[in-house]
Amino acid sequence: MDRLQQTSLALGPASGRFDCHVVEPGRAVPSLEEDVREGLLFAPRSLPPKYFYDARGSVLFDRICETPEYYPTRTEDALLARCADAVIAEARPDHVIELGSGASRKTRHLLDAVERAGLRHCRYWPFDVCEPMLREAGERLLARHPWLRIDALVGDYLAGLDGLPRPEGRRLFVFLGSTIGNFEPQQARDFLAGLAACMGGRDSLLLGADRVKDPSVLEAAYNDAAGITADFNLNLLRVLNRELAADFELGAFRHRAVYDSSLQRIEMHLVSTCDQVVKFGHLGERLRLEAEEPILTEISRKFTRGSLDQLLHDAGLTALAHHEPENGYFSLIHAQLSRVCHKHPL
Ligand code: AVJ
Repeated sequence: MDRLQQTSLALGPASGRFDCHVVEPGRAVPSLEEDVREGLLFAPRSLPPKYFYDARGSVLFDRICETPEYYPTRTEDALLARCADAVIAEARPDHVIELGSGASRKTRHLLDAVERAGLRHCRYWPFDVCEPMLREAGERLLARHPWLRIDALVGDYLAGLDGLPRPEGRRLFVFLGSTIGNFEPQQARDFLAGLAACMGGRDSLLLGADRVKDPSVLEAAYNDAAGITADFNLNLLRVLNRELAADFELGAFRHRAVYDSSLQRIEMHLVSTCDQVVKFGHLGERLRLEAEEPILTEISRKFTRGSLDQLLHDAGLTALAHHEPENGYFSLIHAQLSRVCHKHPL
């Protein structure tokens, strides 16, 4: 049996409605080895948060979302359920393009709204690094929406958006989960400006962002009582042990997450509990850590309505609508280009 046949059999009734495209990176992406040499071997030590998400880390992240303390996911989900019709009525999309779509769990609210609005020609373009996840999520959505066509995009959206297809018609870009908060301010502006550069005058962006709130609520969300966030953070050391033949002792580190109110961000660290030396078999390097020395593993910035407007403005975008729950815990912003560019004809 050839590969094509296997694929259509696996997809069953969804056959013909799902395509997968590889998006080539627009710039070089540093390897884990380069990130370790750059960020970890010299103080102040840090690593990019993307390495959390191996198979185990992705399961742990899903479990974080189920903890009573971690409010962002369920808050955004409920908010999206409420405002999806308004967003779709405004955007009237022919294409929904989602960056970092993961399991596309929250997106179903948008596609339900697309269906209610009678826009059944609308295509969904989920963009993620993980192809098996794209296929699994795709099958679920195709079963839910018999009219839907999915063009899955496999690649790293941080490596540039130049490789994105530009289908004809109105495009609604979607960037949820407050992932924008994991970027430093300059990186966040550059990323959104890059997205704006992909947009025409009839396109729009739906952006999810977590908000500044009582620090005790924020700190609890990153220090859940069941210790799942701690496991998620420590799992990064397992990734390093496996990928670079390192010999981190997970028991010699502790999880720490604190809110810095002047920078308006949660900082997540792994703190060395003793003087120790860690070897990297594959790098021929040693990492000497003192007791209480921290490794910054993630920042998670929190926004105000004002700081979000500023961020959008700096990227050349303007809010059409700002959706938030009554407690102001989270924002979904529907934005368009600030100056509609007439190079893209209507
Ligand atoms: C969903 C990636 C934005 O920063 O809140 C959850 C990741 N880290 N708990 C966040 C995360 C620790 C999360 N993001």
